[in-house]
Amino acid sequence: RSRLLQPASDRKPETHPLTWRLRDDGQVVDLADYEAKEGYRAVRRVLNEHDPQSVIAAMKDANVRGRGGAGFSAGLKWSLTMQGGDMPRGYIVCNADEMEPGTFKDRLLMEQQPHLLIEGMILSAFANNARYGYIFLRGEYVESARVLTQALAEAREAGWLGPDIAGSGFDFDIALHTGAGRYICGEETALLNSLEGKRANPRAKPPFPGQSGAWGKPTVVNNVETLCNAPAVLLRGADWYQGLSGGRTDDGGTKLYGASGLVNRPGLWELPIGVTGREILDRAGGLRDGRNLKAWLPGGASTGFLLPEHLDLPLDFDTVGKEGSRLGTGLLTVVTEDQSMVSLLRNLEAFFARESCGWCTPCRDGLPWTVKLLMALERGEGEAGDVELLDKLAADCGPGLTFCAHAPGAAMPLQTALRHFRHEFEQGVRSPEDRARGASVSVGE
Ligand code: L3W
Repeated sequence: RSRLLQPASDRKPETHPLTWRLRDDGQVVDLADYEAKEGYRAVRRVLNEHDPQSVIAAMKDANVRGRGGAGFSAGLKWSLTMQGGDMPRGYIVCNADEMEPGTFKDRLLMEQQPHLLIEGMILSAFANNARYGYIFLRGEYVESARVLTQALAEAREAGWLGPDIAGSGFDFDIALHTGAGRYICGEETALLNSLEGKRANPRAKPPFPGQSGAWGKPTVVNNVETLCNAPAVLLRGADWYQGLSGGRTDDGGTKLYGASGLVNRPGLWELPIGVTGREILDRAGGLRDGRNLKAWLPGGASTGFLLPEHLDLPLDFDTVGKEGSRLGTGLLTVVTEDQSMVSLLRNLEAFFARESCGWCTPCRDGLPWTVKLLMALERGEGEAGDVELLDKLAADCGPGLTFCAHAPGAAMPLQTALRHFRHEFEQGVRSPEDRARGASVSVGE
């Protein structure tokens, strides 16, 4: 199970909008529990008191930024579907294809508090004039599927989904769609193709999904955690939400941060957005067995390596972006001094190579080549020029050179590792004499 390491007694509705209802025993917050704790109150209020424009304005004012990793303004995204005036109704799609290495935050929300996501989707549907929504769920999340199926039935039975929700005249329903286990399905346009029953190749953007998404209709694609923020924004107001970050950053709200790797207590915490890496590692009980920190990824494999000197920076989207990385999912992966960057990169790039859809040449051919070079360097059998070749292959995967963000995502950890730890890669290159003797050089563990 995903582990939230804050006891219920430390979590309050005013400070922990995402997790205050969660139970310490990890059992599901069912409809009765949810309704007893302000559940669906935001929907009732919005359907009675708001119009779509005021919901969008609240999301914009709160400065809710996309929690899937890219940090695009949720309010701005919600405003795009309506730009065609009386366009045919489109769709709300929840991106629940959580497969970023080291990331397990959306699973916690879905397995333990499914109604918060359903409520967020209803609010998004109202703002975007959508009648149908889909939850595109990672196929391996079997427990999330079971919990969501039950919760959708409960919500339908109680009249929170279906025709004429809460007597408002507004109709909306949600279907659960389980994916077939490919990372690329988390890329929003590949996700839409997969949802339509097509091969999960990314589409060219523009048009963005807000203009032309599922079956060509205006479509909002939001991450699970992003949608889970909407109920509190609409219930307690944009100013309160914006204030949750406590002046650490302009971004609003809280964030599910986490840590994994060789830390004493891997897990998740709901913290004000903009806390530092040091605060997160302290909560994780520090590094195991007195190890020292060498580097860290702030939010999944497709972010860039940061160093110990970055531990006091606020972990918000813009600050991390300025350091040559990105916030990503906000779940830290820790690398200790005794771990080999070459081996780590070989592992990460093997993941990206395997998960490439194969459409664009730098990604399809460049990533397996990258893995081959890293394997040789790891064995101490690299050749002169291999490290420079890694630079070139990573540059060829840069932004704008491929259809989607998969290749740039694969390039970012490699480029930052080469920048900060180049000597480790160079150590795996053998001399012409060693090569002639068929010997490999000795590289660290
Ligand atoms: C309208 C514009 N909409 C951007 C929208 C766009 C999308 C959102 C973000 O990749 C990265 C990827 C993963 N008009 C717009 C616009 N949008 N400009 O904003 O777009 P973008 O292009 O910044 O990013 P992306 O293509 O969505 C996201 C990386 O995040 N990542 C992965 C996370 C994985 C999970 C998971 O497993 N659950 O979260 C972490 O860093 O590799 O590079 O909606 O349409 N002008």
